[in-house]
Amino acid sequence: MTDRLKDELLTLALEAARRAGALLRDSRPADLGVAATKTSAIDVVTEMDIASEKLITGYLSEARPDDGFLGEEGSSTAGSSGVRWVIDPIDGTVNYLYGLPAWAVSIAAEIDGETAVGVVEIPSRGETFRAVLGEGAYVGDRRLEARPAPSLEQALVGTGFGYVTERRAAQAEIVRNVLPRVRDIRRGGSAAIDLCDVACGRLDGYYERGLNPWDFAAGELIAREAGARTGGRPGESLSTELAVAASPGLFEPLQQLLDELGAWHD
Ligand code: LIP
Repeated sequence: MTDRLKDELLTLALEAARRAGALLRDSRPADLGVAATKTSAIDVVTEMDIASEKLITGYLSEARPDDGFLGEEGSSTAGSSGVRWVIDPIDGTVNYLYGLPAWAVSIAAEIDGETAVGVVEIPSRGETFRAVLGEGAYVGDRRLEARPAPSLEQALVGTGFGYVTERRAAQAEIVRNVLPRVRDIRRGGSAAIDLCDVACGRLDGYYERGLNPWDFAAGELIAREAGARTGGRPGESLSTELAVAASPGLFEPLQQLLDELGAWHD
């Protein structure tokens, strides 16, 4: 994994995210509606999700035609270069559909299966989060450090919910038990932004069950490179089963509480 390759991938990811963010910000139709649904009637896709993913994959494949892709809206090619792009063209699609500001473009690059570069572009905030494996995390030119860990009782914790009724009922029961144990809960609607907020100290911790790789690939690297800990159940990596991210001193008590509550299953 050469520094030169990581630099190239970061430069491409930043420009692709910038272009997609500008398209989404400046060309959002006033009458934006639902173009399709996926796992349920509330799991929606808009024409802008599709347009954003097309812009990103087109730009990246022109620059690096042998790379692979995994995109939320269907881009899926193995590639032959050892590099795979993991793309969420709009993370926070429901927020974008409703005209709420908490949405982002999330682009990660894996080299031989390991996430090496992550970019999260948040146009409504004018913020670009980025990280390269082993080289720290930044928002703009400011290096990021996760907030010093509070006690669990003093922690501001983000979370999110899936789109399928049975899972949402199970998640409601988990958050019912977490809420009295922490300072407060925030449900922003974008995992990528939530992970960046842990990285920059706007959240002390975050957890969610049921995320897809495109939701967390870039944000997890940014959080880790900012000094936060990430994972799933104790001893396991962050995954669709369970995503947990927090300042180092808070991570284990939060992870332990979630494991005791069974946050890793429906
Ligand atoms: C979203 C996630 C968020 C979750 C939402 C949704 P999408 O991704 O980023 O954390 O709570 O339900 O899954 O669908 O907007 O790309």
